[in-house]
Amino acid sequence: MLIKPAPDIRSSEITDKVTYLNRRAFIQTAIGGLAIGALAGEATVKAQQPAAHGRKFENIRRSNLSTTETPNTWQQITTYNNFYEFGVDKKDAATYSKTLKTSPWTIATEGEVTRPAVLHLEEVLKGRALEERIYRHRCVEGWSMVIPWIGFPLLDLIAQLQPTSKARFVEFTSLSDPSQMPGVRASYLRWPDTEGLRLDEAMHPLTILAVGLYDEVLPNQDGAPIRLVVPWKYGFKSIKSIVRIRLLEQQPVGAWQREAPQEYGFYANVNPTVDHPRWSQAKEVRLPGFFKNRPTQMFNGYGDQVASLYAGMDLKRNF
Ligand SMILES: Nc1nc2c(c(=O)[nH]1)N[C@H]1C(S)=C(S)[C@@H](COP(=O)(O)O)O[C@H]1N2
Ligand SMILES: [Mo]
Repeated sequence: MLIKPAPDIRSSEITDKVTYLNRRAFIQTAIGGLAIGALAGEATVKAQQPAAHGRKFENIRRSNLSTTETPNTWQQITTYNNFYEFGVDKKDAATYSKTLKTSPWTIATEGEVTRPAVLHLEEVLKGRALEERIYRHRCVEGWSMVIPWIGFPLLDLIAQLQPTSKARFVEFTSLSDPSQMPGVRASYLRWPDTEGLRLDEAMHPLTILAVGLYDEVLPNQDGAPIRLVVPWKYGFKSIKSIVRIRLLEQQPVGAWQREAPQEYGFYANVNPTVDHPRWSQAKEVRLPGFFKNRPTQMFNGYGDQVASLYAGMDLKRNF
């Protein structure tokens, strides 16, 4: 391990995020750690354009669950990312994730399911109807975008797994491969990244597994080949590059919650009235804007559809 932050700075460094991490040291780690120095000369981030690789999905159904707000551009969505497995800077994922091997890809489905299995992604997608879902995306750090995902309801996959009567929660785990992911070689998070949802949240029709963006195969930096999207929660719940889905009786602890429980709760519902301990959540900046001048909406504007999931709960305590 080349970077060893003191344990007492761990929670603050990973959060707004990783303010305290020595960026230069990280870059040296990342570049030095690559088997070939091919990326070392890369000074600027260039987004792949959809036309360049042409891996388009056909027959996408346009969902009526989409927002009518104008989506961000491909360029914006693919060059400003949080994907700590590739680094802590917003540009790192676009720069360092190009070599992530996304095929073949398997997802282990385990726990409180009738038939645990290792699913091949191709099989998961075979014959499956894919939809475009244009969703608002609100990061806990205060920025938001509008993203045209391609995916399918997580509900469909969970139903296929046949949860046992004990299943109450779903835990997701990301790939955590130090040989492909320079950030995993650093110790600012205890890898792998994990996240959890209550089973009813996971089975809500708004919750999708995304495999594409703008009718194209998902770019690596956005969580290829398959990532979760839960639009009424802060972005960190939408975990990327999923390799395991486990149904559980007990509530799991997500990676960010484990690192800094006072800052990141299990629910992480977008909520303008519950501030992050170190900043207000009342407003947000819609990228590529500069000013935090947009009022944050309760449940990121999806309250009509999801508020009933939390009826009777104290959302200040269950943040
Ligand atoms: N595995 C993994 N998933 C992740 C993250 C991460 O660092 N690692 N970052 C999260 C955060 S904080 C946000 S805001 C979104 C960002 O998704 P985007 O880069 O596609 O916009 O991914 C989430 N999923
Ligand atoms: Mo985030």
